[in-house]
Amino acid sequence: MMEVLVATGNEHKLREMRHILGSGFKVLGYGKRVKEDGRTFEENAVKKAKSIRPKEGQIAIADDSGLMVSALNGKPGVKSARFASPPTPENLCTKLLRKLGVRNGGRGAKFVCVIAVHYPSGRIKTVKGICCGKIINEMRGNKGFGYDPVFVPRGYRRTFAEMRPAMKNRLSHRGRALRKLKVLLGER
Ligand code: ITT
Repeated sequence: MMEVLVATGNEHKLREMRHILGSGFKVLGYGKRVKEDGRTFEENAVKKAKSIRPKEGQIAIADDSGLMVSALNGKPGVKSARFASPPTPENLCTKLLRKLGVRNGGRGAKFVCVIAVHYPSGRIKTVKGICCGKIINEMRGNKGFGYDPVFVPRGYRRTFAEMRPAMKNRLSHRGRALRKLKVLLGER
């Protein structure tokens, strides 16, 4: 079975990755020791994935993700994790709702996830997943993490935080990116 070493300090991401990748992969969390000073999701994902050196039969991956809100010109974007501190859903969502105000229109947003893969050969590849939706004007639900309580994917009524994990993973930026990764790895 292929071992997937993940450079992350985020337990929620790790849980979603295990669920999405499924039983064909052994997903191992490795922690994160690099500074995310890149200007793009790609730069940061590559930097994190390079921090782990995979052996034969292994790959190292890293997820760099975030929420881009149209009315805020794409913010918080690559700074999503640092938008409020400590970065609890309560703090992140409250700050976002405050910045957005009570406008009715202009609440469009998208979640972006870039996964970088580092092969034993030293080669690096990236895949990207996007989930479009909107920011509602209150927090709803207690599942998931980060901005899940205020994000409703397009075509749905529930927030990510109100959905069962299987449903979120089917629609999410991370689910989309990881399913592309599986194709890249020759699964399915
Ligand atoms: P790493 O150790 O993997 O870097 P991190 O939490 O610091 O973990 P990022 O730098 O990629 O990760 O920042 C992503 C932030 O974007 C994350 O902390 C959340 O605030 C937000 N985010 C990303 N995916 C999300 C999701 O599926 N649901 C809610 N919020 C999400």
